[in-house]
Amino acid sequence: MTKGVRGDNAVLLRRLYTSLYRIRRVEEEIVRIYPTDKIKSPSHMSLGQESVSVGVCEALRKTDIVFATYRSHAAYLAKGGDLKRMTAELYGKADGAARGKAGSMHLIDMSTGMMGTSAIVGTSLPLAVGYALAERMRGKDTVVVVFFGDGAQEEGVFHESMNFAALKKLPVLFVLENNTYAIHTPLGARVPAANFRERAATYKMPTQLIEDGDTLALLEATEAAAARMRAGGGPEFFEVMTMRWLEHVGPGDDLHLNYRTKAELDAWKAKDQVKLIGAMLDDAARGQIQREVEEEVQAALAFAEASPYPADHELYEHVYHD
Ligand SMILES: Cc1ncc(C[n+]2csc(CCOP(=O)(O)OP(=O)(O)O)c2C)c(N)n1
Ligand SMILES: [Mg+2]
Repeated sequence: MTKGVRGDNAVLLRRLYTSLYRIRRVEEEIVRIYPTDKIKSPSHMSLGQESVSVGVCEALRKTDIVFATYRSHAAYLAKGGDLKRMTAELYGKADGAARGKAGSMHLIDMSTGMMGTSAIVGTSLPLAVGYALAERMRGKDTVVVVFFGDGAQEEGVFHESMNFAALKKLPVLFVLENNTYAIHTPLGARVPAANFRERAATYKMPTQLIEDGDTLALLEATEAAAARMRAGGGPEFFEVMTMRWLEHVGPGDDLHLNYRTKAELDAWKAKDQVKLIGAMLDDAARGQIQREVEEEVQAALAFAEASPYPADHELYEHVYHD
């Protein structure tokens, strides 16, 4: 844990732990329920990676904008996305964030600046850049964050997006969630050199490496970057080292596939940010947060259960923009 950044600020720590623990518990429940087939959507878990979204989003304003990937639950919840509408969406129900049509991979809550997630690798990058340009043209000082995986840097649009954002000095924070795997393929089998920050630097944007998904380091780095971007400083690039604990998609472990080792995974679990931040609180504060989160999570699941499925005619609605 770096620097103990405002580590004595109990209010901040409670906020961070609430956000981290809430995402953790929601996903643990998704993992538990998934095999019953009540959850209709393929779901990519963020378990182990929660801190990337939380550290960044806690430094943002509600009016700031986030785009993310199909591994979307953490970013959606960290940015303030409605939990009940998320659970209902995963259940394919009419009260879902996209009325049950989109599922886990396409979560959206425009009321809180969660502008959408996408199943197609790399596609959130140009959307974020375009949105930042639009906000600039509207005269706003909105910061736009785009989360993407290490697989997205293999898409050409990664470079196009960074180039255009840098050229126009757009306030886009590029956040690479580097868990070192794209499905089952490690970085070493995909790139001659995993020099992502060097690539970003060729577009003349400042870059930072955040090790261990460090929540507090991310919070501090994002606050500083957001201030620079609002002042017209142009895009910035974070590479955050992290690790997903479960299989690429779905609720299971995948060690039997042998593309990564138990030792590697155990090393990441030993530096779990949810536990680390929780340990900075006293037992009473941590216990209270856990009880409140539990109540909220169970209420959200009950909401999803009780919500009706969409009516048949909805199949043809909201398909095209009228
Ligand atoms: C353009 C495109 N190519 C391939 C896929 C299939 N695909 C889905 S996820 C994925 C791996 C992406 O890995 P990464 O960007 O590192 O994200 P992570 O799953 O590790 O969070 C691939 C290749 C896709 N969805 N879109
Ligand atoms: Mg990856």
